[in-house]
Amino acid sequence: MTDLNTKTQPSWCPGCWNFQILAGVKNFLNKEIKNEKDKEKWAIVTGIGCASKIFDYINLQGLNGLHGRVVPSCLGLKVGDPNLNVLGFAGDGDAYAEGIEHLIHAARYNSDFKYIVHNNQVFALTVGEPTPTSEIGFKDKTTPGGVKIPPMNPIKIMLAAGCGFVARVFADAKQVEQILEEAKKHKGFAFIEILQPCLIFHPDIGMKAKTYNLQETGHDKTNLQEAMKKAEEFDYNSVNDKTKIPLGIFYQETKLVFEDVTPQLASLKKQNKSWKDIKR
Ligand SMILES: Cc1ncc(C[n+]2csc(CCOP(=O)(O)OP(=O)(O)O)c2C)c(N)n1
Repeated sequence: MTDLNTKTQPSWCPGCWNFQILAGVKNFLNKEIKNEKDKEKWAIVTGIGCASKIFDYINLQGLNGLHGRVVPSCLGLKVGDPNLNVLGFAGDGDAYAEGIEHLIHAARYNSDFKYIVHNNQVFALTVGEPTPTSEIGFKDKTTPGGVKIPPMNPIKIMLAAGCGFVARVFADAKQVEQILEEAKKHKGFAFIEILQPCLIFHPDIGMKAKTYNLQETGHDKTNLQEAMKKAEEFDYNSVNDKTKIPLGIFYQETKLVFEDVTPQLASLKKQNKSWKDIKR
């Protein structure tokens, strides 16, 4: 195993579900990265927030960028080196509030990087404000009367935006590792949402117990209408006796990839080179 650990001690709360995500990501990377040279083929990008602290705990090159700007930073790395494997990580505030416009275009551009959203339904690092996926009635100091606006459904948004790989898992190391393996095999942009309750500011509202795996039910992941129907099963709002939360791959379709339709990048890809290898 290549050492992917860093000297930084995680400052997540003890027992935080982010530790499961970190373990899943490292287990996945340990299979991909066999030596120091392999490390150069990978980069990680994060925004700002508890989720984004993952940048400090994985010994890989990359960019710890701005809140809401993970997608353009990933795209920038792909433009610089289309052969680089890029993983982007963001919280739901980062991805669905500050960064939502980038996410829509990421689906359309279909650049070959993978985007992982840790959805705890709250702005955790800034101590508990509601995000676009907080449920109606969610209260904090900034919203003492409770949230009145219904949450957005990011799975439906990504399906409608034309994303070629739309998946959701729970913050379980094995689930994270397995979905990253599937995403790696997919050529193009992959959107992976991880349901990751926050122990302090948004504990599990009973979601985990309501989850089931789409791939165990014969779901046809090539059927967009079916994917939409499955996405509608959970509205990120209330969890009651009838709630079912589908996990796994909702939809997958191979589409034209940004790096392949951009001649200069396609040429670099073919030569297995980055811009720094080109003499000017
Ligand atoms: C443009 C910008 N707006 C707001 C902030 C303040 N800010 C830093 S972290 C954070 C919360 C992050 O929440 P989320 O992205 O959901 O990640 P989490 O901490 O929940 O993992 C906010 C609002 C910022 N740094 N930059």
